[in-house]
Amino acid sequence: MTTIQPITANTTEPAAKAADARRFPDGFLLGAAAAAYQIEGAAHEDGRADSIWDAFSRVPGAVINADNGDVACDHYHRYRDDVALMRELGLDTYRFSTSWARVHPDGGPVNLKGVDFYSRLVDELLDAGILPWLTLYHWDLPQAHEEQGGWTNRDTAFRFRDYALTMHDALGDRVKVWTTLNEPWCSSFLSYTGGAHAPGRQDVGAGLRAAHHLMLGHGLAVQALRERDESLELGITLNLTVAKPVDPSRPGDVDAARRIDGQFNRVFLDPIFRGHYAGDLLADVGHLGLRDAIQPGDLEIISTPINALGVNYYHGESVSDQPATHPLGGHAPTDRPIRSPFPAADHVHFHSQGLPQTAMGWEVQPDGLRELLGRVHREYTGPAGVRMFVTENGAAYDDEVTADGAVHDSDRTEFLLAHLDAILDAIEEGTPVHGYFYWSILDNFEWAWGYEKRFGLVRVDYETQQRTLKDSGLAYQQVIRDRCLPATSDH
Ligand code: IFM
Repeated sequence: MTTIQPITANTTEPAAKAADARRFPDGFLLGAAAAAYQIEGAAHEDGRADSIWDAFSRVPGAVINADNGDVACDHYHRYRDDVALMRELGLDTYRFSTSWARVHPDGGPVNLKGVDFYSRLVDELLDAGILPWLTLYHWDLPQAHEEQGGWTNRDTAFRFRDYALTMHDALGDRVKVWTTLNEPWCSSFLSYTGGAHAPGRQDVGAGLRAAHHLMLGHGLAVQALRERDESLELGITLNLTVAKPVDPSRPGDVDAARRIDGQFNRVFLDPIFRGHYAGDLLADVGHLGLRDAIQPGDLEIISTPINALGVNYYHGESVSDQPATHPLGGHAPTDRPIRSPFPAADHVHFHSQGLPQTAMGWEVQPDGLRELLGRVHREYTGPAGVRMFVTENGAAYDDEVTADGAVHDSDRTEFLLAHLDAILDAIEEGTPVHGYFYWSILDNFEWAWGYEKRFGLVRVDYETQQRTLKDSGLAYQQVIRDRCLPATSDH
């Protein structure tokens, strides 16, 4: 089975350029990711109760086509076949999340049937020689906790720690890599301030309190798991960006970039790695509710040392305090009004850089990944001796099934290879990166976009649940097998 190797010169060595092919360093993990609510289905089975996403999906206009995760990819019943597909792809590791609402329905006692599903999944992965990479929270808070205030309620952080221990009781003998949270920016600002995600609140202070309490829950869980087993690989996954001023000579644009960096990246990186919120961030948002949420001792808990940082990267941002003449192509999923998720950047405008865009309207900017990884290493993970992984990166495109039954998604293949290339560039520059997870293994429920956006290496026909390996999946299979990028690609 694939294991996580300790940091050695071997795993951080610059990637060798063999002939024209670029090789991954020894020990570099090549995997794929997915999340519970997006693929499992079985929303009302074996004792599972509502999460905030079940409730939010019922709000008229919240999700395109009123889609929901009731069935999704039916992974709950088809997990054996899905793991077989992962084995066929040759994945070293699979990053999945567990559903709090399945394990502690209504936030109550442990539901053994729910836990048993994850136990069987882990066994299946181990039998297939695939390293299980477990994420405890990928946005699906039990609705019962939301009714007590959700993440705006400090107590939720302590309930999260309890849930982490439940999962460790069940799986700690077999799962060695634990991620506390996936993308807390989304589960706080996008969800409690912007209102685009569950629970759909639109309150600046609520987003800030949620962000702080999510961080507190992260720190409490790391402490509790570490106390259980010192050998665990513990970490968190953040979605991060590269924010650049449209015109670096305009102070308004420079300030816009500083704000987005602060309210997207540093709001999480600083407390985790430095045990404080940055002064400029506090000046921008402290009075909006953040200071009230911070209690003595919180930042010590939040900055409890971790072993691994997951970086999720999709695209960079070019920002200004001036409106764009050519705005970005992306748009809100539904007509439901949403507000800026940023607590104090209402005047910031996001400009197109004229790059190709995915079906999400996100610009394809692989070099931003190289730059981001270098910055995070220099300023955060490097000094802390924390290993860095790209835990998500991927693209939605409007796939078509051709007459031969195949999906010739050359745009996704290009995207994948270009981002892997950017990682090798980063490594060559001296930034240690230890693994990559494509998002996602399967097409799935893309939150407020429902089933309209497809990110998978594997196509899912939602009528029949038939799985088809796309051309991008075949390309990734070859990369994993060869441990290098194809010599001929022009990525
Ligand atoms: O589908 C999501 C995932 O749940 C979190 N990161 C971004 C992906 C694409 O939007």
